[in-house]
Amino acid sequence: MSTESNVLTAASADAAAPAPAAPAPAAPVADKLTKKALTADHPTWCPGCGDFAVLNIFYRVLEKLQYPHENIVCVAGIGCSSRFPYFMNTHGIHFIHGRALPLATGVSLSRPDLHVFVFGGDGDGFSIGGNHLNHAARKNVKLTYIIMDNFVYGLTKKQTSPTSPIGFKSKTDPTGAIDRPINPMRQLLASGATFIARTHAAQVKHMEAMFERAIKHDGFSVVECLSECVMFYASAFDDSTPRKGGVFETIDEAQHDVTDETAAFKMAENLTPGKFGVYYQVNRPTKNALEQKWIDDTQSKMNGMTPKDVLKKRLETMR
Ligand SMILES: Cc1ncc(C[n+]2csc(CCOP(=O)(O)OP(=O)(O)O)c2C)c(N)n1
Ligand code: SF4
Repeated sequence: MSTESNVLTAASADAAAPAPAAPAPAAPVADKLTKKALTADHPTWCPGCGDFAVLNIFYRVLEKLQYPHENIVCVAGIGCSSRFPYFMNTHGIHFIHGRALPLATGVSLSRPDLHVFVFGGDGDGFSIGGNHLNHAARKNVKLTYIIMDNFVYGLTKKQTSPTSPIGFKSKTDPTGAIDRPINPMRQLLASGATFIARTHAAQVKHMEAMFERAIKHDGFSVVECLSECVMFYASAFDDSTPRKGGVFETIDEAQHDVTDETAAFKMAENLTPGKFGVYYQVNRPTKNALEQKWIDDTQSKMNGMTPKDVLKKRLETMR
């Protein structure tokens, strides 16, 4: 097929010059989102790292959900687990340590048609990024956050993390950690997250179910996924891994009402390994929906002005 531009090129070409190469045929648009289409670089994690299973299950869940490939965005901060976007053939952003959530919030609010996923470790999420976690939760920003909790800083080679237990010996605590660890479920409940669940990287069926439920939740959903750092804290959670002799106790939702915040707080009191499953899930308007309503209401009050003009007018009143 000749386009206007290549016709012009041909007309102006030197007769002796070789004919321009035919454009490469466009790649056919894949009609199915497959693991192959989602796979980018081979992961650089240590052999045996729990994060491999998280990645594989995430591929599997996306294959099942069949979202448009171009609408998937993966965001992360810094850490071994935060290398996740490199291994996903989707839009991806590897951002500053602890700052993945504010960036992902901007993406989610400006493009509500996108499926936004955030990945990271316990250090990235609960330590340097802890403040952002609280605010994304209370605002109920529409996105899914998967925290690979290994109770240690892996990338920087074994420092105490906010989830390390008292007594854990690390490079920052050679005689044993003395600080009380944070309790992820309790912290997320107190912050106002509308979906929180726990799972384990060695329990792939359970992990798959938790990811799928979190992704389908309309609001801020978080899955804390225990993911072993075989290099710097191997067997951190043997108690929760049956193949290592532990007990993987799941939440029976016939006995636990996931909309009962007090019951969820109580369940979160169980120390490690605790229970696995959905602790809490409620529906509350997302920041995305509230912001859109505000924009629509303001626009209708302002005789159909464009959002840019509305913003300009607002800024003028603030001067
Ligand atoms: C501002 C800043 N402070 C500190 C660091 C060093 N740093 C990089 S990753 C990391 C913690 C990683 O631990 P975690 O988030 O638990 O992820 P993991 O590597 O265990 O998956 C730290 C402290 C940094 N990159 N930037
Ligand atoms: S250091 Fe730990 S967390 Fe990092 S890749 Fe290796 S096993 Fe995984």
